[in-house]
Amino acid sequence: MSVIEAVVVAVWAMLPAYVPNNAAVLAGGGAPIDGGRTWGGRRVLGDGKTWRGTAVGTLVGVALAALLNALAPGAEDALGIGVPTFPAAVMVSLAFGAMLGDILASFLKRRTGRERGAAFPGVDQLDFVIVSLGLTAIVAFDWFTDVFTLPVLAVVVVLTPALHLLTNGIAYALGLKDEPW
Ligand code: CTP
Ligand code: K
Ligand code: MG
Repeated sequence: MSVIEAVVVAVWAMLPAYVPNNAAVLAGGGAPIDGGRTWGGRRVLGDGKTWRGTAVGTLVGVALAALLNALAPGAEDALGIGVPTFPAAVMVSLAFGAMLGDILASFLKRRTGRERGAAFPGVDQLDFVIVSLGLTAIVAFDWFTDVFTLPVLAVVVVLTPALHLLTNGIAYALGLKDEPW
């Protein structure tokens, strides 16, 4: 597999996991998941993790996976590169896994004394990748190993922090997000 192929497959396969967090930023607001509860004097998750953001983020990720499935044949013809299609379970595991990873990261941030919006370098950039891919490996192991070969995984690990910083930087510059991470 060439580097170009690995990049195309990695970006295609990860788009349903990349987009939910950005959709949640646009949709956020309303009741926090933790209902305001605290643990050890700190919020369990904080006001930055809401039911609405989580639901909309997940739905947008699933819808994007369905759209990519529809576009796959045309993309293969245009690019000359085979791109994956997403079974239903994988649509959900990528999209919801991304939201869950971000939620677990906020849980860890609060336990380590970081206030809402504080940066947690490394965790901020890879939380959603680890949980979305982990959940996908659990629900569809054969699909996971077919698509996420070692070169593709290597591209994901290198490219994701860069893409994450770029999209969050854009959201910050547009005034949609309070911090650029
Ligand atoms: N958001 C949401 N629900 C989620 C994730 C995000 O509503 N499950 C929205 C919130 O409005 C949040 C914004 O997206 O403030 C930015 O997300 P993020 O940077 O993950 O949250 P922070 O507010 O920085 O909080 P934390 O420190 O817990 O990450
Ligand atoms: K985050
Ligand atoms: Mg933040």
